[in-house]
Amino acid sequence: MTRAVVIGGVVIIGGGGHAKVIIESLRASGEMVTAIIDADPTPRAVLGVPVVGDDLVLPGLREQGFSKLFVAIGENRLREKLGRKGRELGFTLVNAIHPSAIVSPTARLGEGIAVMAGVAINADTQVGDLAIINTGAVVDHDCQLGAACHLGPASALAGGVTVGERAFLGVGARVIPGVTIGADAIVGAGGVVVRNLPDGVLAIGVPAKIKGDRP
Ligand code: JB2
Repeated sequence: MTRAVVIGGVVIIGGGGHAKVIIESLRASGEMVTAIIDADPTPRAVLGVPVVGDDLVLPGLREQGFSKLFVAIGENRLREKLGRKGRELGFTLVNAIHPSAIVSPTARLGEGIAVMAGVAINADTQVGDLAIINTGAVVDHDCQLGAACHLGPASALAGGVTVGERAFLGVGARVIPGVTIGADAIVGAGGVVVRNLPDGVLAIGVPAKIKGDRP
């Protein structure tokens, strides 16, 4: 009789700073992290997890029976692209939710999301696939967070804020109620957004002013 081999543990794409935080978050929630895939395939370990190759080894890992994947890359567009690739190969994108995060039972989370230590996500908020809600960020009720956006550490959204796909809020940025931040927009560290921002702009300061297109 042939027995199905189920290989547990999460494979991580990316072996840099973000991966370190994700590895510890997954471990804190009881997950095993098995292997890292990095653009630099030099054999090494990151927090004890071996780097086993670059993206070319992903199909082979899937064939071996690995099924859980987390894309631990901070750059929003690249994370989105690699998440798509992982899904096409048949991986499931797992969430990394630190046990100290408080996530409302009425919040709706997609897949491949990072919710770091000390985060609060309140009622009826929706979080798109591959979003990063970084350490200590606060997301109040009825927010809509687009796929692959990134709320930086200690950033804060009041109620009813919309954040577009791949938008990035720097550390400590804040947004007043009901504001919409466009797709691919960037809000600089500490910026306070009091008006809607269109897609693809860079806004900085208090109150945040548009400085032009994002780099
Ligand atoms: O296409 C890729 C690829 N491109 C870069 N495939 C794979 N598998 N790996 C890739 N990488 C790898 O991602 C690089 O070789 C490098 O090891 C890693 C990126 O590491 P880094 O520390 O530069 O960035 P990060 O994405 O881990 O962290 C950023 O985003 C976080 C949210 C930093 O800005 C952090 O400070 C931030 N907290």
